[in-house]
Order: sequence, then structure tokens, then C-alpha cells
Amino acid sequence: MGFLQRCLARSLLQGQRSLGNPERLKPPLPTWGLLYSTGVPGLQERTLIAVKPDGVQRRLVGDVIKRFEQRGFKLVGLKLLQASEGILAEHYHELRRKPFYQELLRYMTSGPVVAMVWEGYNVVKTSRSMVGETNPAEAKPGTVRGDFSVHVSRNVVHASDSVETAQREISLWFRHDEIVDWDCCDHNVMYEL
Ligand code: IDP
Ligand code: MG
Repeated sequence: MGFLQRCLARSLLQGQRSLGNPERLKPPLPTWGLLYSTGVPGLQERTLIAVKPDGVQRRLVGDVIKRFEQRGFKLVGLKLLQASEGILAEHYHELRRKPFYQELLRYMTSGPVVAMVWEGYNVVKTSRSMVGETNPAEAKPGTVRGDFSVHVSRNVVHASDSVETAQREISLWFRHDEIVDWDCCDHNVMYEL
């Protein structure tokens, strides 16, 4: 039996054992969590990725998710929402004096946003390079912005720019109970644990 099948079989077995058992509402023991918390440091780094209103309108959500899944990151938070001016004012606080700030808020409130939290080794830096330069004219082909956008005012996706910013942005966009801690079956294939 291959590794993934063993993983699935183990989950099914755990599910069956818990049926009829008053303990069943308790989450299963974090077997794999123990494994990777003792392995490569930084595996649980997280970042905020958001598909902006132009990306949602253009049905690019699936493509963005696919890239992050294919790269090997783990999705731990996901929601579609109409962002309020309040959350955006906090999110873009550092840009409040820029000439494009009001237009940026108008753009970001023009339709729904898909906010996500992705987890994995070096995810902040790697996702910035997957997303590409802020100005799509400078973004390389193969990056999200380099493949799907042409103008800086409509650049499809947001990615946190540092680990500290990511922590702040994740707690701004997600409540604690909206983040799901789960164990990825392929972790010991992806990483040297
Ligand atoms: P980033 O999204 O690559 O981190 P920031 O400099 O943090 O880039 O800018 C935040 C967002 O503000 C950009 O993604 C883009 O949507 C918008 N923006 C930045 N510069 C300009 C500009 O010169 N004109 C219009 N919008 C801009
Ligand atoms: Mg930024």
C-alpha cells in the first residue's frame, strides 16, 4: 500500500473507531503535527493571499489556488467576502498618503475578495515571487500578475510582504477559529522530516 493510501486508511480507521464512542467529538491526536513540529523549522510559516475583486470577477480564483496547491503549500484559511472600508484602511494603512489610496479603496471594495491563508516552508517569500512585481508591466511571465494583468491598479492578487506583516494581516482578515490546523498526508514526501 502506498503512503497516501496508508494515510487515508488510517483516517478512515480513526473515524470508524470513534463511532459510538463518547470521545468521538474530540479532535484526533495530531500524529503528523508531532512529526513536522519536530522536523524542518519554519514549516508552519503562514501568509495572507487574497484574490482581489478584478481576479474574482475574471474567475481567476481557481487558477490562483491551483498554483499554491501545486507548489506544495497547505491551505489553512479561505473565505469570500465583501471587504469593508474599515478592514482595508487597516490593511493598507502604510499607503494612506499615496495619491492612489482612494482609488485603491474604491477598487478593493468594488466586489468580493477571496482571502486565504497558506502555510508552508518559506511561504511568505515564495508566494511573493509566485505573485510577481506590484506593477504587472514588470512582473515576469509565469507569475500571477505577469500572466493575468497589465496595469498596477488592477493586479489581481495580494500577498503579504514579510512574516511580520503576514501575522498582522492574517489576524486582521481571519478570526482565530477560521483557521484550520490540519495535517497534510504528503508532508513527509515534500519535506525532509
Ligand atoms: P504589493 O501589493 O505588491 O505589496 P504595495 O506597494 O503594497 O504592493 O501596494 C498595494 C497595492 O496598491 C498594489 O498591489 C496595487 O493594487 C496598489 N498600487 C500600488 N501602486 C499603485 C499605483 O502606482 N497606482 C495604483 N495602484 C497602486
Ligand atoms: Mg504590499
